[in-house]
Amino acid sequence: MGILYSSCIPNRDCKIVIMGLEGGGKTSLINWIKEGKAPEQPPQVTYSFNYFEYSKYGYSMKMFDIGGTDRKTTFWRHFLAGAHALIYVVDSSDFTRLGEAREQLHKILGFESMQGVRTLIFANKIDLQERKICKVASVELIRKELGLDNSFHQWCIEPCSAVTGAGVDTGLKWVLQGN
Ligand SMILES: Nc1nc2c(ncn2[C@@H]2O[C@H](COP(=O)(O)OP(=O)(O)O)[C@@H](O)[C@H]2O)c(=O)[nH]1
Ligand SMILES: [Mg+2]
Repeated sequence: MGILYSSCIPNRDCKIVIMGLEGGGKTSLINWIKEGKAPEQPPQVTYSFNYFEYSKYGYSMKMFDIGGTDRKTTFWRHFLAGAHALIYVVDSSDFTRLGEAREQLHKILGFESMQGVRTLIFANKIDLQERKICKVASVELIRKELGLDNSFHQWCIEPCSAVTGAGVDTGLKWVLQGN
């Protein structure tokens, strides 16, 4: 975690933005949050954004799942305005794109409206290692590669899977309650 305090998001009505490179599993994770299960078919590519509202742990959340190609960065300012938290999704099985993820993440956190905004990193697809399909990056490696150590943001990395649901609730709880 970046800094040594934790606290609840003060607003019971909150805005949470979910971002990450294409294919990391944003839409699948949202499906898990909404339905408590993996999507039956692999989700369609998110070209612009998906929006949904969801209530849990006494919070009413407005969630934005933003399709992540660089062409769209001009729209980010609009989506990021007023966000209480960022969920940044990383494909932990794709070691080759961690540098690209770092660049994108720092670009997002560099927006003025994102100063101090709590940031959860979902290290997704851990089921692939559990099922011995491939190795996934450790939390330690992701921490190093994403370069968050000197960040002023309160951050946390949660390994998870949008296929099994592992870690999803724990991560969401941290976003809302800080523990
Ligand atoms: N094995 C595995 N595959 C996943 C997981 N999450 C997403 N996927 C797959 O990764 C691909 C991209 O997922 P998607 O949710 O569309 O990613 P997005 O582009 O970030 O919204 C799809 O084929 C998903 O089925 C996961 O936790 N484990
Ligand atoms: Mg998507």
